[in-house]
Amino acid sequence: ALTTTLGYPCMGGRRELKTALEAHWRGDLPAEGLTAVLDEVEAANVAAAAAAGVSLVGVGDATLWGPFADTTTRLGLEAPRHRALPAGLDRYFAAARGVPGVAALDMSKWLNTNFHVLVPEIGGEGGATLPPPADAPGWADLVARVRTAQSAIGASRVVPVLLGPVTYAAGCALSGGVTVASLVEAITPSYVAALRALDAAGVPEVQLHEPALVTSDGPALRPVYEAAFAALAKAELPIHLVTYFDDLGDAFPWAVRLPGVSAVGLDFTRGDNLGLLRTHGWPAGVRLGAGVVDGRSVWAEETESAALLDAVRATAGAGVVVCVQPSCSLAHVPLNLEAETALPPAVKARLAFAKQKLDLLVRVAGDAVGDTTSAASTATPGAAVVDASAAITSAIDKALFERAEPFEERRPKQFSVPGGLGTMSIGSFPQTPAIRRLRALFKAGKLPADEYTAAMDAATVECVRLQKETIGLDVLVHGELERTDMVEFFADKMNGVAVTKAGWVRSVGSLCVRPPIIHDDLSRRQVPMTVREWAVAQAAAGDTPVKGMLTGPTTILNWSFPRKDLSREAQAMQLAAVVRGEVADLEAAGARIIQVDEPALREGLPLKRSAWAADVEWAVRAFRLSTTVAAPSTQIVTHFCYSDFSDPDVLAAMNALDADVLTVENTRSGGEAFRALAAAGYSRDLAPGVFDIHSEVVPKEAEVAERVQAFLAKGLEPTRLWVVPDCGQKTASPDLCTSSLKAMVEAAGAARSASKVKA
Ligand code: THG
Ligand code: ZN
Repeated sequence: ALTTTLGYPCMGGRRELKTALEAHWRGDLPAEGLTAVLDEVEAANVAAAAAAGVSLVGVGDATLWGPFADTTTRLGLEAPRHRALPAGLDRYFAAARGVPGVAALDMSKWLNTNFHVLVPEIGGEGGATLPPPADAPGWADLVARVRTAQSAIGASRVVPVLLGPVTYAAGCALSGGVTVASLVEAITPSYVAALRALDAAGVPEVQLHEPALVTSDGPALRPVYEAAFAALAKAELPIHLVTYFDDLGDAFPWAVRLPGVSAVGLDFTRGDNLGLLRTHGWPAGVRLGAGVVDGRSVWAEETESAALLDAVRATAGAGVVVCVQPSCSLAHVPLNLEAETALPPAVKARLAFAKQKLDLLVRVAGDAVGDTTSAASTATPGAAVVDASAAITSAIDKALFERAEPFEERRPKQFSVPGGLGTMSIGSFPQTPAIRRLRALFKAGKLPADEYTAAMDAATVECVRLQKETIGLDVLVHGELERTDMVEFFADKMNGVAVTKAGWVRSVGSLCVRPPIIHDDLSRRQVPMTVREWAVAQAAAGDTPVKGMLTGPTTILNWSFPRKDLSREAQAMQLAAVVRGEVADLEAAGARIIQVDEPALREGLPLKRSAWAADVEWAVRAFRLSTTVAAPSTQIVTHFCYSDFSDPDVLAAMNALDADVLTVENTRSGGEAFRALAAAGYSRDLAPGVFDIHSEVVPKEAEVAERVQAFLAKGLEPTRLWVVPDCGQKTASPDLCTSSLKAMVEAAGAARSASKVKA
């Protein structure tokens, strides 16, 4: 059967693109050198797909920052502050990363993934004006890349990948009366021109990625989609409308019948597109893109994919042409399993990364050739999932989800700063080149363990002294110098989860993560995991408390590749048991304050809002199971950042966590978190961030003081208010980190004296 790909990892096998991007930003690699690396990576990707035997190879998804950055450039829709800079990569990266005096665009997670995309600003004061400028660069760069691929594998196999106009518009920050409909109308002519140019270049079809169709907003976008595709149809180039990460829901009946669309790609590994197909049938003459190879999982599920394909064929009926494809771009999984030499063989045997998924795709399609008569298999993937929720809830004693005393009773027994307005950091301190070098040497076996430990301990003690003596914080941390990533670090110390050597997945710009792979029941392998470093820090801190620092169960789950034979809830509960053990051990060692971070609690929620409540409910239960072991006198802190707090389900969850102190990113989002929490009547200690840790500028003491006064003016008691940065400072420079925290401590001190005088 026909096969197609929808995108592929683009960092390169040795993360060449990361190296090139960072060299370019340092001024060590000119623009041509950087784009040459991107071209090389794409050429290798095209060659890999062609060699695997993929019929229609998606081309053009390789990107220097992401699809929203690329599309904005092509359309000429940069915000005026970025357009003021010279066209080309300087302007492109100014929008993505900012330059001194010119703020970057905001970022948001690409749907429910850990990949960050830009949020273009359209309309209003600072946004791009419509219509787009006539001299916009257009799509010539994409056409050129398509031509290169055509000369490598033949024109009939090259299919350009474009972010669709409606999903683009739905991902923009709109103001000044601009709506998704008006923006789509304004950019459709450019898309029509793109389709004509690609048609002239000889492509058989074009992919328009429109995952906005599967979100809660999908059904209401019907008129926008219908108008846009009526216009796009005039280009007369066959369109493959691609959707993923969930089913089409109520949009199914009309979304599969949009004008100009000759193929519709559906994700059959998430949601219930199969049920929708059964209910609504399939339009004649439209090819069905059967996304049966899961692009979000690292498991080699050949049997499951084949069974799913059989079910799709049987449900669609014999007359429907089916194209076999990954459920989404393969960019969300690591590149190549062959690079992993240290994975347990039994685990490795069950895995497939992007390169292996290409072969799997072609095999699944091959097996199914001519097999259209086979009866619908009842073995749909997901059937094997043990839905353990009921069992788990009844098996775990209800008391395990409750602190021994309610907040009002336990809070006076916990640490507090006289007069309130206590100061602390979020946890991580700058990972200097010296620290990174030590870790690299140790990992490479070039530094003995005892020497490494001694050096890290010395650095930790120095970090504590800095916080206590130079900065003067009320609560200290050990600095997390020994940790690479807040999820990988814990995964590396657990049973039932494997970490990779080179399983990089792009997260932000040039930054990548290696998501751990959960393959079995979870427990601590190293018991305890964090107490030694905490104790080193506490010994150096004397009487000043040092926070124990842990990552919460839902964040570990969301930033890992989960098992598919057990519900996510059940895996979260296993992780909660792990974290609970660590909380108990930290407390037993003398920690009086323990922080359990959950920054990914929000992002893992389903794309359809109606499905949020159930997931939020178990995420809250997992957090409570992690933390309720703490004695009433132990203060539980939690931290959230860069999430949308406006949703009532999420706000309710913040309260339901029953933490003693909630720290939230607040400055970068313009005070949004504080407003929402105050409005929702959040009733425990609150620590809204007072400066943006991504800023290259030291915050002014007066600015910080003003923010503290604004919180107090809302009627918050000083004793309930903490003064903290927006987030951890792992990626800040040491000088900036120290100066910023100093300004924060001085401002808090001044506010404390002022509020005492008033009282
Ligand atoms: N860990 C994980 N996911 C995350 C974050 C994290 N997602 C959201 C948020 N933080 C921002 N994302 C990143 C991702 C990677 C890095 C920083 C923020 C980073 N990566 C190093 C790099 O690519 O050079 C590699 C780190 C390492 O050595 O392991 O710094 O914190 N899972
Ligand atoms: Zn944070």
